[in-house]
Amino acid sequence: MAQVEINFDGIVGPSHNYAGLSLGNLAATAHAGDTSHPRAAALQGVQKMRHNMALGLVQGFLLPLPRPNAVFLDAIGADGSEDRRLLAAAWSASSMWTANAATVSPAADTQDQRCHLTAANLVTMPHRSQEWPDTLRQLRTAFADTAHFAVHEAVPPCFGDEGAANHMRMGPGHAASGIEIFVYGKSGGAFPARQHEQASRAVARIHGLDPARVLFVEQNPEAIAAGAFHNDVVAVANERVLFTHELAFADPTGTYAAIRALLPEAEIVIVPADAVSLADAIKSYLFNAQLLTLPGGEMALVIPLEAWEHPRVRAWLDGMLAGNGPIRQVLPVDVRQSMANGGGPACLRLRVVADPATVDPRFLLDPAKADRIEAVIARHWPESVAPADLGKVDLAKAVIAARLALLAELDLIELA
Ligand code: SUG
Repeated sequence: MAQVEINFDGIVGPSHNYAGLSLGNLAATAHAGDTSHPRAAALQGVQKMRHNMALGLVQGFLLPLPRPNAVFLDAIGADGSEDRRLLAAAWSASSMWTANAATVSPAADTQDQRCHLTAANLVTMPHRSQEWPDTLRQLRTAFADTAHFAVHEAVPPCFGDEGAANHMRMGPGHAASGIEIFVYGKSGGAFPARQHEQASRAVARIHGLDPARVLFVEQNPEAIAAGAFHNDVVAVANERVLFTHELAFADPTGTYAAIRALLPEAEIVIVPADAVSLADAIKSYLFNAQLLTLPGGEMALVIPLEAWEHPRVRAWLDGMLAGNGPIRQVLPVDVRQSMANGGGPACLRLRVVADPATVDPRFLLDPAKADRIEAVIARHWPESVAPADLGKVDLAKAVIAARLALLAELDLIELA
């Protein structure tokens, strides 16, 4: 088969909870202390994958990481006297947001014509900084074919790297050579800038990208201050289309001009702040959408229900659909459990352009496998988790057993 875009969604782990660990992520901090519903969360995620598969797209998945993380608890000398937030960090199911698992450069963009993936160090948030060694192991299993893939360790932790959430790729088609746009932040406001410029530059070098086809763009500090902790909360790109909020970038005019200089056919769909404010964009997660090319060539935007139900966002979308822009369909999905932690449809997936035959088939989904995954979730995932439950021995046993049951079902016990 030819090279296609494969979306690898993170299966929501059995310890999914609302601990409010991510400063600057307004949804996560607003829901701190709520009771979560891991079973419903994971089933919503599988339903989203089914939805996209039914569009005729190739779908993959990544597995939850080991939680509670004994390696992390050991490393901080946990003895019960540690801060509750550190305990919650060890229980976090945050690896579900696979847009932060790695940065991916398709083979068509790289010097050695292999697809390069660099695991993201996620150092800005303690609960996320523990993900990358296990993520790396999983990526090296899924993309073990070294004739087609190179999977790199994270860049040094002095440079914060959040992976694909701060990276966009544009081009005439997924399989063709494209341009890669790395979006970094500068700290200064109340919230941290998670993506550092030097991390982006290091990843671009490691992937062997042509410097003439790479852009490094600063995120608008105002967007970070408004809660856009990742660029994918205010912009998303697919092939020749960039769908962006007017206030996403520090220098929007310069950014659009630089894109057009490298890709003359670029179509930039800009949502003005007087139609959808930054606050509305961040609350609704309009831009945390999957902008997908359907098998017929048309583009569809898979948005969270929250965006569809937001009156001003809906009005803008209705106007867009009535016009003749490049995005021809808007498809709402229910990922409310993830959304309450600041993770929309785009956060839940890692895009990899590859020939599916070169990927370990255990990580690729089909409807029958989705049935099997759902059955394991229905049987083993906790119905609810309250913040006070974190640390309880019985829940720890249940969470560990649930993950192992899924690994066994998928013949991936080697990741245990
Ligand atoms: O890193 N939420 C994640 C959401 C990640 C969204 N990803 C993208 N935008 N691509 C984060 O802030 C909340 C967990 C908690 O607070 O317990 C959390 O980690």
